[in-house]
Amino acid sequence: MKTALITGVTGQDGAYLAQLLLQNDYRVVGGERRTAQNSLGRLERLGIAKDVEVVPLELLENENIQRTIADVQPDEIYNLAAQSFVGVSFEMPLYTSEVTALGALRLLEAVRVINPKIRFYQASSSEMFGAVTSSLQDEDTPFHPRSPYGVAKCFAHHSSVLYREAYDIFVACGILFNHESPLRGEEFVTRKITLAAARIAAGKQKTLSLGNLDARRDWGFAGDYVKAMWLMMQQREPRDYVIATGEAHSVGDFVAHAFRAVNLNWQDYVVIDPKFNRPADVEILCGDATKAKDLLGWEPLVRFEHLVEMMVSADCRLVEDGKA
Ligand code: NAP
Ligand code: F7E
Repeated sequence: MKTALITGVTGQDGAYLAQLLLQNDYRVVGGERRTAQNSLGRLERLGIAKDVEVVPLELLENENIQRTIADVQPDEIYNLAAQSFVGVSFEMPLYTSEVTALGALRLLEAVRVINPKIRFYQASSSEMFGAVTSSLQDEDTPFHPRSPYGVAKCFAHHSSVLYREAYDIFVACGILFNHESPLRGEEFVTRKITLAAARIAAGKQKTLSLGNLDARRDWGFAGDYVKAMWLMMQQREPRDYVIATGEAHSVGDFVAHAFRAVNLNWQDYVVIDPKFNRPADVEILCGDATKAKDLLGWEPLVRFEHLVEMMVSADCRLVEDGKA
């Protein structure tokens, strides 16, 4: 039986990845940082909270990281923990770098010192591409990040590649484009929209305030994307892969589709509020996942329309049950 340690197990991807690894008969150990609330809500929603061994793991605390890896003795580490909200990274650039950039380096150092045979997955991001000049981005596209978060992810990505090349550690970076689900954090634009559509349809909310409706993203389903993470870690050679659907839609398209799913006209409810604009935004991202298809046999199963409808209907159920 293999043991996997997932940092950020309480997040969206952590929950889906834990579920996938349990289905593949792994012992799954999940890192949870200390908070005042129960943070296992997503694992509970998937019905796997009892099957994951939860350990305290804080990416700001080197000794804790070293001790945890030495105790757990994982075969594979999936580093999913991050301050992952781009908007907040402009308010907290130093904190974001401490967690998202240096946190990854602390883990890599721990692997190098404790056991360089541990395989390591780094959650890299399409946000690293930033101000793109080509219509599709792949593994050879240069990085030009447009947020402190994107800069921090570039540092973590380059550090991961360095540890692979310098120390011969099996390190795979997944450069994942935006991926969403009913478990997505409520501050990200897709979930903010689907939750609002469900609440407005039920008469529990009047309007939805948004920023830049013209930004375009390549949105896929998180359940499909964690499969790609696992596949990368099962290969003979460690490599980096872009994971994307190859289709871009605007925030406006997402809103229109979500409101259509509850039979409402979005123009009657959406208010533009400049407070949601960022000092610098990424206008368009669209990924070319040909390498993942060719080498991993990976392809996304859920397309844009299905994703929006899945999220809206899950939020309608939460509203009906009085949970949102
Ligand atoms: P998420 O839902 O925001 O989850 C982030 C996780 O990191 C949470 O478990 C969070 O814990 C944990 N965390 C935050 N600060 C920490 C710290 N100081 N020490 C330990 N844990 C900490 O993010 P996600 O959407 O699942 O994404 C997973 C990873 O993929 C992240 O690294 C993200 O940057 C990256 N990524 C995401 C996307 C996407 O579209 N979803 C695309 C590309 C890359 P709490 O629950 O306590 O907050
Ligand atoms: O914004 C625009 C916003 O916050 C998408 C993270 O998972 O994916 C995610 O980062 C777009 C941006 O995601 C609102 O300006 C308009 O252009 O949902 P988001 P993101 O910034 O793309 C990448 C790949 C990651 O790695 C990150 O961890 O939507 N937008 N109005 C808005 N965005 C938000 N959040 N809220 C609004 O009201």
